[in-house]
Amino acid sequence: MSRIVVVSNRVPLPSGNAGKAGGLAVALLGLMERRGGLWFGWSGAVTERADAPAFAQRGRVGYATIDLTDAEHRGYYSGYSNGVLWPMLHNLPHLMAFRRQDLETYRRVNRRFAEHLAPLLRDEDRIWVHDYHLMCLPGCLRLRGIRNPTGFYLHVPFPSPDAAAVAPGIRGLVQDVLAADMLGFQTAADRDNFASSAVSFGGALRTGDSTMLCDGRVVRLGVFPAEIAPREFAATAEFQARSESSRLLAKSVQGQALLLGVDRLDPTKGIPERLEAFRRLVARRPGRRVAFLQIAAPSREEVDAYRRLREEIDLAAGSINSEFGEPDWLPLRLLARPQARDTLAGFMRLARVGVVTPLRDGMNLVAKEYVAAQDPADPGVLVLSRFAGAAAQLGSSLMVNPHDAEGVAEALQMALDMPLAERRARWRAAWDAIADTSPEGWGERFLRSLSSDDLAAMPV
Ligand code: ADQ
Repeated sequence: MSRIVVVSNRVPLPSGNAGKAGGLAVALLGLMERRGGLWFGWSGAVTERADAPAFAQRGRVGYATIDLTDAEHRGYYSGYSNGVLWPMLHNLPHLMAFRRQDLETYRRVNRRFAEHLAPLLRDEDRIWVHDYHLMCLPGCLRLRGIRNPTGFYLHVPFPSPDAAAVAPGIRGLVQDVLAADMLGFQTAADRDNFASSAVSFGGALRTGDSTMLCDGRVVRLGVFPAEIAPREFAATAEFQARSESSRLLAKSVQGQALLLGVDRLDPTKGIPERLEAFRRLVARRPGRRVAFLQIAAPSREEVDAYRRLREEIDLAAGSINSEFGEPDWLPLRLLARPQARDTLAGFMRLARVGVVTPLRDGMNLVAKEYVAAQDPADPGVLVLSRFAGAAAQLGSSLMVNPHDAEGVAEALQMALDMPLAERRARWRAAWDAIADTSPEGWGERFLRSLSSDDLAAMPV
């Protein structure tokens, strides 16, 4: 069986941040453990001189990591990846902060990844590159003569060619991505948008839903929605709902309906817009108390837009509480720190309404986790942005446009008032959509599509 080489910006090292690895990373490690694997990427360390990779081994998985210099970290990671590509890919161009030298650093770091990875590769390896930090990497590997089957997976959305074109440098990046054999996306819309850009900027020809022709090579496109482990999450939620932290939360809401938001503190997650909708909900139900718990884990604090967002949210939360609060009641609780996954699972089960309203999101696993956490006999209601990738699978939730504060307030109201029979029916449909999925299944499907036999068999 061929070895799997995963390349991503960060590496879940066995020492260090392994305990915090998300479900997808754990699934990838599982797949690599069975076949043998190598995980290559940034160590997370910023050092003065960054040269050769450091190695670690656990079981059948090897880890090779490189450090970044401060200038590389600023230019490649904070600057171009998170300051230009992230906002553009989420269709929020006004948040872009472009500096030409950041693009150059981004390209240079991608080249460094290729330079250090190439000597570690074996002939039979399959390479799986992850996400927008590494869009040049497939092209850089080909330039070094690497011919191994190479897949690229985008965890975030891809916008229309017009929207993509606003990011300086994107044309070259699309061409570099096209050097891969297999491209994976969260939704069919992302796949189609990328394909349109590949035709416009990359000189590719679309030959079918899942094939393109590029410089005489077949490049395949696939849709692989990111998944959670629903049954495991459901069991954790059921158990955790009886934990001390859940008990204290339940006690503190004193029988009021609990609304819950769980996000990274990120401009794409629509938190200010959500708070505005909640303000309108509270305003339209005087005397009828609700409790909204918003948990927002700080993230990318070195990027200006994220610091400004924190201030904006703090201000909005304070103003909701000062306007509508009573001596014995505050409508909103805002926690700007992460919570343990297990604790969150318990909170999700207690919440009558899960509020997942990103302005745009590749998938949004919180939406799936909220569904999995519910008590089937008395489930809560998911209010979901139509601009989250998860909307393609969770069509039975209350779908909203996060930019329409009044519309979201109405959906929250409807969720709070929804009769049990309707809650059950909507929840059942959502559960059925995810019950038989898993992060391992997601990874297996991608790897199967990447297998060289399949590629050889592709009609041109
Ligand atoms: P993220 O933008 O990080 O991921 P998401 O999928 O919502 O977004 O969350 C990933 C995980 O982080 C979930 O398991 C969630 O429970 C956890 N999490 C979120 N907020 C938290 C908090 N405040 N405290 C603790 N844990 C928290 C990117 C893309 C998504 C895509 C994923 C996977 O932006 O669109 O779904 O990758 O492909």
